[in-house]
Amino acid sequence: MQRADRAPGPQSFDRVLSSMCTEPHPAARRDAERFLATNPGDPASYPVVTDLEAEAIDYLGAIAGLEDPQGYVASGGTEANIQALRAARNLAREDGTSEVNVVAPESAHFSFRKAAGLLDVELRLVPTVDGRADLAAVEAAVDAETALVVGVAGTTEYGRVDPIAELAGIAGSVGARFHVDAAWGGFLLPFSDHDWSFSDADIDSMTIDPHKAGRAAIPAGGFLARDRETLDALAVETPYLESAGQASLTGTRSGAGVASTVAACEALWPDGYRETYERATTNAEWLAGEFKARGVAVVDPELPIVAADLPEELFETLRDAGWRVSRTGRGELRVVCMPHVTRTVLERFLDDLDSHR
Ligand code: 0PR
Repeated sequence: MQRADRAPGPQSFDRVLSSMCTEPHPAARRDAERFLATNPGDPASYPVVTDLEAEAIDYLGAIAGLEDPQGYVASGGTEANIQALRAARNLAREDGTSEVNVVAPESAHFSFRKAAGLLDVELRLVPTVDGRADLAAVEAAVDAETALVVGVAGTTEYGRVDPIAELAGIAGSVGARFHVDAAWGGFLLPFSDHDWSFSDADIDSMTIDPHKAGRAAIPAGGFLARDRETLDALAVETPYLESAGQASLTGTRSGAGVASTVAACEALWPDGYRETYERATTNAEWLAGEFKARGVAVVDPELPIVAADLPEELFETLRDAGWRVSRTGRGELRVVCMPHVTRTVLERFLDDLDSHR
């Protein structure tokens, strides 16, 4: 075969600074490949990966403080968030509420907008204060038709954690369900002093993605629920399969995500994830300090994301120099301190920044 006909190799992570994904753990990479051709969507035909999925959910439950976890490995956070809305909508309809709404902070990931559109549910986005849900605004937005309140534990742009217990209280006061999106934050927060987990608050469902800070291979999202009722509200009958029903949104699913989740968790929970969290936090604090020392305003990292107010031209120059960086809605450079974003990488980035200033 001609060299030009071959697919290019995957790009290196060297200069990827704004991504929530990272290099999988070596064991996760190995097991993703081993289980590539298995389909957890058909448990009767693929029992081995089905057993592994139960293990994956047990790990996610242990991480998120849930004793008897229900759930499955989804294609990603988008699917998990769609499913949280879908379960809440279906349950509200069963209770006789037809025109349901969902209340979420404006910091919520755009997947909630997709979910609301798909499910024909009104999405009420409420303001934030310093990047966290404004409780008074949430309280004003909920009503008897609210099927779901959403809290974010680790926002996409600034890594902020909403007041989870208080949001749970507001959801409870109107009989709504409560979902926490910890898609990225879930593998970091157990090592912080935040209240965010099923053991801290009355949470019904959670998004917690192994393919982000969990170091599993893509696609591995996590959908967790406290009660079986949630999965039952999602399940459809599968007449020609040997299984009773299917709760996942997609039919055929990759066993790679399931197997690599288990492999990553076996290798890293809890000590490896704690080390990753500590290194990332130290790097984020160091980077924030370096920006400040250069007179660049930063949003202080709560979780290891640093948002820095760089001039537009400098941002473009850094992109042209090959740095894979993105901006927040307000235009700040966003550095997500994932495991591949080492101190050496950050030093090289600052050297480039200094040489272009
Ligand atoms: N919830 C939160 C809090 C998220 O940050 C994201 C994705 C999702 C849900 C949706 O997850 P999936 O993308 O798995 O469906 N956050 C990242 C973002 O939008 C996704 C991402 C990851 C983007 C890697 C770029 C990238 O290189 O920024």
